[in-house]
Amino acid sequence: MVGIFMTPGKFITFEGGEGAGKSTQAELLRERLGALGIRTILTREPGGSPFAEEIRHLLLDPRHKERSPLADALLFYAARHDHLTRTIGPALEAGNWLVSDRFSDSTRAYQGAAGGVSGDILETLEKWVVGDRRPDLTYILDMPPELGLKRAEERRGHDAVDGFENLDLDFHKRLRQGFLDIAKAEPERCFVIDANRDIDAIASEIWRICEKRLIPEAVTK
Ligand code: Z5A
Repeated sequence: MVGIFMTPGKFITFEGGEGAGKSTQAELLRERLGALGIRTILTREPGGSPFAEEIRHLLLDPRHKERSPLADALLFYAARHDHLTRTIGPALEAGNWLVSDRFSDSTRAYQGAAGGVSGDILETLEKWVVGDRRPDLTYILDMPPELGLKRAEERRGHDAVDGFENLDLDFHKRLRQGFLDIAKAEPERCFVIDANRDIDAIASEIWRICEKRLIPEAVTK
């Protein structure tokens, strides 16, 4: 799998806690790239390929609340392998750009920083499944977890909570810190975006960064 990102397309990921607005902003970015004539595919994790979507159902099934973070990490990486092989790799090789709603940083933050799975285990899985490369650009949508959980709750209405939404506030605080630590460790790739603003203000900042980082490269090729 090493080298899967050494391709003509660009790979952009959105990360952050629940209700931070990742899906909303991922779709807006895809539309903007499309308007420039850049073929852009929107995908998500867990999921993004037929088999990985099956694993998603299993992971988000509210009946399975009692399980270990390590079991989850293994399933997220199983889904990721299929997603990379069936969707991400072929799409990038064909010159498409890909915008993914979550990727490996979510495993580092949820199962690692917040869930307690050791960094060594996650690094090994990452190396086997993804290889050495990282996404070209990652947006970490940051906001106080109380606000994100409220947004997610309002949207969910009366639907059952899944095993992740059910976790306590301390878990979500560790999660937020986990994402901020990833951004600090990889400032070339990761941009922390204040997600506690209106949708258009966030989208404008995201677009400015994308234009500066990736568009000149794409149009001069
Ligand atoms: N997970 C994991 O543990 N490990 C992993 O490796 C991976 C994932 C890959 C996937 O659930 C779960 O899997 C997730 C992490 C875990 N945990 N949970 N739960 P999911 O895909 O169903 O959910 P999510 O990824 O957390 O996304 P979300 O809750 O759907 O939130 P979002 O995509 O960040 O936000 P949104 O859908 O764009 O917006 C949420 C609501 O807020 C919606 O009503 C919007 O209209 C509204 N919104 C959006 N932006 C704004 C602003 N700026 N102001 C006001 N309102 C807004």
